[in-house]
Amino acid sequence: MSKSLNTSASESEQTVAQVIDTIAATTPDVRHAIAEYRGQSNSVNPSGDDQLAADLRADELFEQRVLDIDGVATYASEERAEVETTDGRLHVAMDPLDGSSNLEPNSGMGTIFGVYSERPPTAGTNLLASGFVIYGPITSMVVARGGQVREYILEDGDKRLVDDDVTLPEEPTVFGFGGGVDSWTEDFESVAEEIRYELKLRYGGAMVADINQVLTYGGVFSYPKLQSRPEGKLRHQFEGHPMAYIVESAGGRSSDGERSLLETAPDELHSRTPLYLGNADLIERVESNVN
Ligand code: P6P
Repeated sequence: MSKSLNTSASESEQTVAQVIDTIAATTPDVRHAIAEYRGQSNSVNPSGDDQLAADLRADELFEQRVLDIDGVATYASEERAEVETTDGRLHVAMDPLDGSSNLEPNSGMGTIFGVYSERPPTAGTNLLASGFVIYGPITSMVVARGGQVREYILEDGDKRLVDDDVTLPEEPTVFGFGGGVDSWTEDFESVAEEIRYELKLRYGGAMVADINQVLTYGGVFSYPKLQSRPEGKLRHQFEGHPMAYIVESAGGRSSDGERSLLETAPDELHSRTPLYLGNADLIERVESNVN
C-alpha cells in the first residue's frame, strides 16, 4: 500500500505523535504476551543474547503496527538483524521487551523506543523523540520530546498524563551499576566504591525500571565497560540513545565515558556501548575516572 509521504515539519510532528500513541495502544497486547509467552524461544538476538518467545511476540506486534503509520519509513529492533523498510520519512528503533530475563521472576520489564530523522545506525542527535514503557504494578510511559519529559499512566492503551515536567531531583539518592564488581575495570571500580557509600543501591536488571528510579530519585545508572568486554553490554541504538535523550531532556547527563552518548553513531546497528546516565556532577566524576 503506497502511503502519502510527509512533506513538512508539522507532518513529521504528527508522525511522532502517532508513533507514541501506537506504542501506547499496543501495550495491552504486549502485557498479555508477557503472560502467555514465558518460555525460551531457543534462538538468540543479533547481539547474541537469548531470546524469549515474549521478545519475539512483542517485536512482531510493534513491527506490524509501527510500519503501518503514514510517515514511518523503517522499523529497527534489538530482536531482528535487518532494518524493515516501507514508504515514509521517519525511522523507529525499538527494544520491544527490555529486561525479558526478569520475566521468570516476574520483575520489572519494559519497552524502549526512539524516533529518528535518519535511518539507523545513526547518531542520537537525530532523535526527534524517545520513550519507554514499564509493565510494572501499573503500566506507565515516559516520553521525551522537544526538550520536555512527560509521564503517563496507560489504561487499555490510552495515555493519561500524570507529570508534564519530569526532571531529575537536584539531590541524587540512588545508583545502579550492571556487570558485577568482579568484571569492572579498576578505574570504574574506584569511583563505584566512592558512590556506593554515598547513595542507595537500586539495581533491578531491567534498564527501564532502573532509569525510572534515577528519574524519580536522582542518581546514576551505568552498565560500564568491563575487563572482558570494553564495549559493555547495552546496545547504543536501542537502549543508549533513547535513554540518553530522556535523561538529558530531564536535566541530567549521559556519557560513554568520554562524551554524550547522543553525539556518536554506533558503528553497526547492534553495536554495544558503555553507558553512564544521571545527575551531571556524578557523570562528570565517573568520566574523570574511567578515561
Ligand atoms: P545483567 C536487560 O537484559 C538488559 O538489556 C538491560 O535492560 C539491563 O540493564 C541489563 O541488560 C541487565 O544486564 O547483566 O544485569 O542481567
